[in-house]
Amino acid sequence: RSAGIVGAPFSKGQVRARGQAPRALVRCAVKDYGNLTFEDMSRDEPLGLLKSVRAVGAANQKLSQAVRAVKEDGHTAVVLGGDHSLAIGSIHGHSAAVGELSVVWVDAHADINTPLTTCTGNIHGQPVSYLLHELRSKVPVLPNFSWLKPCVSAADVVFIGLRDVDPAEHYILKMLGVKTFSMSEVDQLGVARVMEETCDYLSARGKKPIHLSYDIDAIDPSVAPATGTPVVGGLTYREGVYITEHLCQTGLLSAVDLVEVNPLRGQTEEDVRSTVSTAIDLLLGCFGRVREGNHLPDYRLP
Ligand code: DIR
Ligand code: MN
Ligand code: MN
Ligand code: MN
Repeated sequence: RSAGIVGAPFSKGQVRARGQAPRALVRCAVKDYGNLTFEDMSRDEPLGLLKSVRAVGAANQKLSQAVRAVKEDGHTAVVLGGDHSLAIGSIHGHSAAVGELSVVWVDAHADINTPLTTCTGNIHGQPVSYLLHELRSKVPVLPNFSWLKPCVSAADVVFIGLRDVDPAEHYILKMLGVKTFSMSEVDQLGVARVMEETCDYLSARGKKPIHLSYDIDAIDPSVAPATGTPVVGGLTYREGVYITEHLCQTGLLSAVDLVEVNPLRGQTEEDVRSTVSTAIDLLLGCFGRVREGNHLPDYRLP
């Protein structure tokens, strides 16, 4: 299995300081497609509350094409963000290459606000609404987004790690009957049962390629503090890694986003180091590293 890695240092889907995570993460690269470059939008006035709409639209169009190309080259696509608005282009490009997807969204947040329900105007809190067929009529056409067609069904999405969900987002999740494992369910069931139920639920709808969209803020801020919107009460390091190990062993993992790592949000060097090192371990889990140890099939004792 080979990884095709796309660096996407784009963070206008949120408003915190803008760090450069992809270069810090890229040591685990297999085939490095390099960093995308995103032009500055000179005129990108807010549309109502919505911030940086044109920049987010253009960046995601570019990312969609890049991810599609990585998939057409036969790799597992890895997108190193950048903020979570990048899931719009990543999932769109993945779906353009392989068709219907299962999506596993690991996050403290549901990121399912629409442009009309958002309280912050940050598009990183909205990507899921742009992608779902069921919300098509709730998402107005936005500048630089005319390329985007919804490509995911609500029944093909599972959320894990939720603990900071806005009222409108909660309403949407219930209205659409989306499968969610909040931190309460992780506490109640344990991560092993959560992953078993996640995979059973998704595979009942057919064994579709899995898109894992992993927001580092799903992990507890004591472990991964260097992120824009940390929320207490998150996944432990071990729970976070277990999710990747379990998804890897399905054999269906087809693309991974690792987003919201922001070196500028660490208070100390150690904050940044532990956040980046956790992100790397999550990626390695996606590519078959297991904690019992690994060896190559042709290994011979000396
Ligand atoms: C909030 C926070 N629900 C919003 N979302 C975040 O801005 O829509 N998502 N931080 O990552
Ligand atoms: Mn997110
Ligand atoms: Mn989040
Ligand atoms: Mn399973």
